[in-house]
Amino acid sequence: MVRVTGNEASMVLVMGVTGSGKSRFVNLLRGGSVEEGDGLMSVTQECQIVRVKIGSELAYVVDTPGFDDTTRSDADIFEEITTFLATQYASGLALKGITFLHRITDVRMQGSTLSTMTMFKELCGDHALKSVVLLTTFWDKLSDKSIGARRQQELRQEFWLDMTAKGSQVRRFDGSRDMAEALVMRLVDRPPVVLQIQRDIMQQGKRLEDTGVGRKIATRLDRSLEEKDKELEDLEKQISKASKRRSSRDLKQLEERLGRKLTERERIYASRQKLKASLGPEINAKVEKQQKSSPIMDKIQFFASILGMTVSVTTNIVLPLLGVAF
Ligand SMILES: Nc1nc2c(ncn2[C@@H]2O[C@H](COP(=O)(O)OP(=O)(O)O)[C@@H](O)[C@H]2O)c(=O)[nH]1
Ligand SMILES: [Mg+2]
Repeated sequence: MVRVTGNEASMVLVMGVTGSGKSRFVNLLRGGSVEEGDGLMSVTQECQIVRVKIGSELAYVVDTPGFDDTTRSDADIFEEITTFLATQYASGLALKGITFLHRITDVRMQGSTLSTMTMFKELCGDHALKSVVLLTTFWDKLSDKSIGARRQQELRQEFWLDMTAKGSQVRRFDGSRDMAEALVMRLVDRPPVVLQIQRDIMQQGKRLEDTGVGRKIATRLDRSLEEKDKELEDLEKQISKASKRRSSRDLKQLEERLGRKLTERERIYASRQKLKASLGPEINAKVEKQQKSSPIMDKIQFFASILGMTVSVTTNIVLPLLGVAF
């Protein structure tokens, strides 16, 4: 752990599937900080930090991309969030808690929502669930609030039972700035928490694929690679038959399909390779280098400058008023 001077900086993460209201939540705390989506397409593609002052307290609230991002793969998002969290840990910044947003209007728990929830739990680890607030959003869209209350009860019993048993809180979000601030304040008052993924990556030096979430994504990618290989083998057989028949039209079509499948396979393979990385040593080296070049720095500046090195690759940080007095 490095020694960094400056004010104690508390961080609170906002997580959840795409469209659950993460960016709106952050904008309530600080108007116009991040872009909100207008449908099911993802807008927040990188982790973004917003500096929020509530009364005399200062918090850094982080808007995160959902694991169900429509434009980036799970492996990409996982790598980015993990890089962010591991760097936060290595910079000595205190993570105080996480709000996990869920639309109360969703009639059923969809596959992507369920898998995001499962990954989220693994990322945190049981011990950190005390620092989680499960926040239901979109209550204003329900004409009958009792439907929402019933749904929230079902969520508690069917999907959140293990989390609440380990200390996660469930709250109905009324969409107000006051409530957003109160939630952040409550989390800021909590003791710092080290998530399972931070333990795995920074304390145990695990590779991404050897962590709980990484293993899940890796298994899925391995399965798709096997499927793609079977499809490719099959196509090659068809191509050889078509060439024996001298059917040039079939051959052209099949070769085009083969080209597309090969590109798909390459993409999956690249994602799979990403999971082989062990981020710990790389991040520690960056922390050390940064400390040598500018040993006295505010923790958040320190953190930002480390991630700043990888700005175009993984993380775009928005620190709108860093260093500016309120
Ligand atoms: N009616 C209503 N709209 C919301 C609520 N939360 C978010 N939205 C809107 O739903 C869309 C998606 O929200 P956004 O915050 O971008 O979701 P994100 O993908 O989780 O960041 C945006 O147009 C938001 O303004 C809510 O509680 N009620
Ligand atoms: Mg967003």
